[in-house]
Amino acid sequence: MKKININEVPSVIFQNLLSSIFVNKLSELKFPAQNYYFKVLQSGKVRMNKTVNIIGFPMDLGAGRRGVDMGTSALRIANLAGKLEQLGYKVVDSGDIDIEMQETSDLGNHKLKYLDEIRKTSYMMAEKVEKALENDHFPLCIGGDHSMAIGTLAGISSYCRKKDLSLGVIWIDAHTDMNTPETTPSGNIHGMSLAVAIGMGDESLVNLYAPGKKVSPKDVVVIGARSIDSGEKLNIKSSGITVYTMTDVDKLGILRIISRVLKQFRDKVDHIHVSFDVDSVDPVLAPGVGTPVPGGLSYREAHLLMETIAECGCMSSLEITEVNPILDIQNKSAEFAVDLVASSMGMKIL
Ligand SMILES: [Mn+2]
Repeated sequence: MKKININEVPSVIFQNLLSSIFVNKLSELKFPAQNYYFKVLQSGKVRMNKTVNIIGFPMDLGAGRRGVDMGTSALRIANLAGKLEQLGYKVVDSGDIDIEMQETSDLGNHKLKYLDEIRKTSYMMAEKVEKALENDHFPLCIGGDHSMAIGTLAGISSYCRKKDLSLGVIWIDAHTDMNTPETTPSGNIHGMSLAVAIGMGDESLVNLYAPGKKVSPKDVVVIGARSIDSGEKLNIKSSGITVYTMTDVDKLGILRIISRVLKQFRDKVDHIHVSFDVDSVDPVLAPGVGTPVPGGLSYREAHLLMETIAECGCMSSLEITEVNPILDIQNKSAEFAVDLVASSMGMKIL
């Protein structure tokens, strides 16, 4: 077979080919001005049409170690409300849900540690989140470990069901939280919360607040995964969720991935929930997290991800989980997390 010598290809054809590839790639990244929760004015200022409702879930019963229960305080100390107010939002803080501490709780089943307290408080969380949406507020849920998502997604899905809205979830995490009681190596429920949301695992958690799964697996995308247990891998494969690992981030780039996901979601779902586990970020930048794993999102990758979500203007609720002040250095992880929240809600460099 004759090898094509690139010098023999007429340069005009070659340039056209190159530019058409380039244009196609660019168009993949563009969003029309469609802002559900804020509007970026020509002046660069953000005009709000939403009140942000902060709801704290100081939970560490779903995690293997103490400390993440103080994440809600750490995020508030890092000026979460102030930064959002600077962007033009009205902020209402509903405070923290009352949760028993490990020392006074019953651990119960070793494959589902602290199930009773997690069920009780997740129900309360679901009620609060649903109420916020009914009030036309933007729920900003702060944790706490990632078992929080069981409650937040129960509340969001109940709201969506009543309003006949379809729901999509973007789950940004070093882990996939797709364990079930059969596959979990630790029994920690924060590693099962996404599985529960799509209807896999313990029935009392799956049917919490309302019967059945809270989101369809085909409308779930995980980004940033790099630590997945072996049984969990089988759960992922049988579930039908989409997972972009850190290998995919390396190969495709974070901008292409999040743009593709937002574009797909904007065309098929009405409510986009972003569940952000701070351990998705590299532990060099955010050491104060529940379960640090090397090789995470870089500083700019994390911000670009959130800035692109803001550009889309299509996020309808957000949760931030797993900040652990005990493992942190001078609250730097909480401050980084707050900056990421700001980026996802309209903060721009220029
Ligand atoms: Mn997680």
